[in-house]
Amino acid sequence: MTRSLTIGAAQLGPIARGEGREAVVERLLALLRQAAARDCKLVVFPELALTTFFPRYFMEDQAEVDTWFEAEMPNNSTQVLFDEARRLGIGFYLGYAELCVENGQTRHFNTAILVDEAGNLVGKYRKVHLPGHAENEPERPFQHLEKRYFEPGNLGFPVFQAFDGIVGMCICNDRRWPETYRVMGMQGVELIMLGYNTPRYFAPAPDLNRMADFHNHLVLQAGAYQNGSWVVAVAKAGEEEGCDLIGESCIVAPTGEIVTQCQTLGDELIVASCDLDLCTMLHTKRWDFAGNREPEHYGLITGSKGVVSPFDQS
Ligand code: ING
Repeated sequence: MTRSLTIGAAQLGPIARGEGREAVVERLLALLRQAAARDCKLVVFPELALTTFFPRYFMEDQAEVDTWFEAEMPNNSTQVLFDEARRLGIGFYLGYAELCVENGQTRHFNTAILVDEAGNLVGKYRKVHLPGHAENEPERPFQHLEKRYFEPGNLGFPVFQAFDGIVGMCICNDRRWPETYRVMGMQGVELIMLGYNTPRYFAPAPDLNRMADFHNHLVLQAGAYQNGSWVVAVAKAGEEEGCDLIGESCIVAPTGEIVTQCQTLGDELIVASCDLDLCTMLHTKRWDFAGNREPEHYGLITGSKGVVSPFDQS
């Protein structure tokens, strides 16, 4: 029996600074219902999907900063999304700003959760690679204050048994770093979900702006192919409060091929039937780590057996 999973990538267009969470959740519900009509079992929403990309703004009052965070999930604004998803039998990935208390300390993370088709929380991921800066840089056309408002994720890159496969998550800038994919790849991941808010104009390196779309797909396709995993990457897109965010949300096969991508910069659902057994073929035929490389040959590991592949047949 082929393990085929129909997945929806639910891209969002801009979210205005003053747009309330209830209005945004109505947009998420519309995409969820479109996904149900196209037999999706899983829907991926963007990073920070409930509000505008607030790290664009310099704030000094922590009470004001905390208004952009969710102290509970689900909560009054999002319970309706969880209820409708369960009614429709669809799981989902949702990115949001997480405010929590751990060991008596208030913490702030850029977070994503995965909920299964029965409405159970499968797992949580907290963004490890926080781009941007922490101090006010008013000369920038748009600020990117993730280092000010979030702490680096403290959950690592776990994978979870769900949707009849091995699945994992990351968020936005994480997708640019090869170790993000590899850490999950060495755990046998078959599906990596992620959301992103990516400005087209990157102040520290403007020469790269012309390659924003190319670099987005480059890292997704490489990560998918080199680890034999599906990758579903979903944008918040369009001109949001004057800031151009790239779109081109896409679903990438373990072969590295983009099987479908968004054509607009607005709310748009794309769908693909993802054969998880394709991952098994690649993991055994193409990426047999144990059979294709001896750690001592490349000198990274001495003494131990080295990185033991989860696909090790021995
Ligand atoms: N956004 C951007 C991203 O990694 C960025 C930050 C933009 C980094 C352009 C490099 C170049 O896609 C988030 N939210 O991480």
